[in-house]
Amino acid sequence: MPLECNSKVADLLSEMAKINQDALREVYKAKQYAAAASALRSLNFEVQSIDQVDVIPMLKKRDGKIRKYVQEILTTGKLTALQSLRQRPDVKSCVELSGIHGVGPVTARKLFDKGYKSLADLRAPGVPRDTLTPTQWIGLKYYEEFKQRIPREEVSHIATAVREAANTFMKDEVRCYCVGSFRRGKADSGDVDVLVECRDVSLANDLLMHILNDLRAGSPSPRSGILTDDLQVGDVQYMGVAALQQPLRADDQAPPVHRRIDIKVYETDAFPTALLYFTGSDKFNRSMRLWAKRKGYALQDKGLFRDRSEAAASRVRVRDEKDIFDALQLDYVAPKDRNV
Ligand code: DCP
Ligand code: MG
Repeated sequence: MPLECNSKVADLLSEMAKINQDALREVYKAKQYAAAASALRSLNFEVQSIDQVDVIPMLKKRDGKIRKYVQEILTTGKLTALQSLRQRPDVKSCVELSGIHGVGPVTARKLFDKGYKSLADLRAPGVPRDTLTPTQWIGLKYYEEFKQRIPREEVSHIATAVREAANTFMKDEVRCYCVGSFRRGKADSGDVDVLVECRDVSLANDLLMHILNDLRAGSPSPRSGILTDDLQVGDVQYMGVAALQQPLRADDQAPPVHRRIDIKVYETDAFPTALLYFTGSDKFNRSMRLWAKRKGYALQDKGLFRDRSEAAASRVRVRDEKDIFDALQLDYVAPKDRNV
């Protein structure tokens, strides 16, 4: 499978797109940058000199701005326009505010326009409760804690609690994986991502609620209190906050750090593709989706589909991740080798 090409140039153009979209609300410009980045990633060769971008229609015009930016990155490795945008006070504020869990770019800009330019402004006494939603207040409360990486051992402890809770639901052992960067073998993670299988799709919501109740304060289980706050409770997907009840080392006096946790329940037929998707990395996923598309398939978390209609009838039967690689005529790639 070819890995994504031109990542360096495309990443900088994607950042231009994000800043234009999120902070400056220049939606048209943002789309142009994003389209150029995507076209460069989709090429099947590394661009070495500017003439090679002629194959991308939108970059063909000699005096086009984005073409000039690509040229600058190719020759200097940097993009000065992006460097100065990053320094702009409104951009800095919007980046900071949209780092609050639940605050999207539009809200960040609205808060900025209302005069809230930093976390400190939102934490000052007297800020009206309706300035943020309950979820956003939780995001603000734990802002610094959520930014900290989570050591592998701690991710493992939290995920084990979810697995134990899931296994008390029915007699069957359920497949339960800690996914994301943890499954790729990383020494630390940004959050705890847990994927749980439910063989009977009609019980998926019951299973999720059972897990949540088991982990919340007041439950009779030994795992009680690990979940401290809810961010979003869906039918089969949960976003919340977890904290260890006991420190990993007995002599550790520091209070527990609050961590972001996502729990997702998938039915057996969709479990392998969900496992692949949530293991990532996101770049690896993009490459694999592109490969699948070129072969006429659609690869999603919910399944591998024989055609783009994504109708249930066109779903390829897969029992595990290996079947997905086989169906796409790819050599199996172990999770630790998906860190691209
Ligand atoms: N994912 C994706 N595209 C996205 C978001 C997520 O393909 N836009 C997939 C790939 C990710 C996985 O979901 O690896 C989990 O998402 P995370 O944001 O938790 O990313 P990681 O777990 O890889 O990294 P981190 O350690 O920062 O949590
Ligand atoms: Mg993660």
